[in-house]
Amino acid sequence: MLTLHFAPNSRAVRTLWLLEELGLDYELNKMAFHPQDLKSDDHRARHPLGRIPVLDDGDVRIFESGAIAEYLLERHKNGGLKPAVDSPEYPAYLQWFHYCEGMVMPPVNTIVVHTILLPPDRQDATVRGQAERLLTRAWGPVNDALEGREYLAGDFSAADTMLGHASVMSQRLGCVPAEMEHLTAYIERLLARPAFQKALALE
Ligand SMILES: N[C@@H](CCC(=O)N[C@@H](CS)C(=O)NCC(=O)O)C(=O)O
Repeated sequence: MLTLHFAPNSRAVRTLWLLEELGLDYELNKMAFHPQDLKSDDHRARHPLGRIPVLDDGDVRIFESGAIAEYLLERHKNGGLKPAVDSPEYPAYLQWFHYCEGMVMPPVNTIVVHTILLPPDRQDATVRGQAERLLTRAWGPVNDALEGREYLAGDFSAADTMLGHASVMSQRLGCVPAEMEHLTAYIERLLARPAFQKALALE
């Protein structure tokens, strides 16, 4: 049995979304996005830094949302959500899958730290402003790539659960300008997917 260790408003939503898209059975260990749960001894035993998502699959325990996605596709792929290695879409799949944690999430983290996590007297508006500009710039190439395309790499794929979820988070943070029309339409398309709606309903 698969068990997803989860908290709302976090990267764990992208894992939940992928599980739903794949139609896999799973149990959810829903925690609060709060140190009381995430930094508890129980959860630190699952992830040394007390982070989410973490997936258990029988004797296997794995963390890092991208690694979990690859693991689910390879071991439980249920017919796809990834272009074939020799398909023309495969390089774009890899690129956008990794662009998520590599380019987009670092400024998202900084913004969240300087708006929500730190007490107001320790928040730095300059640092936050720099991160907001960096994040908005990071979406430019994605907006361009989505011109004339429904999804990032051909059919809907796990790259969309990774970067698509990050695009929704970024829009909530005000870093997806309406002028990025291809990206804005893409976000609306993703939000209409029943599997994503189910994952977001747990937020
Ligand atoms: N690169 C990791 C990042 C994991 C991560 O930082 N998760 C955040 C939630 S979005 C977390 O657990 N934060 C709790 C904390 O920082 O205490 C991944 O993709 O899984």
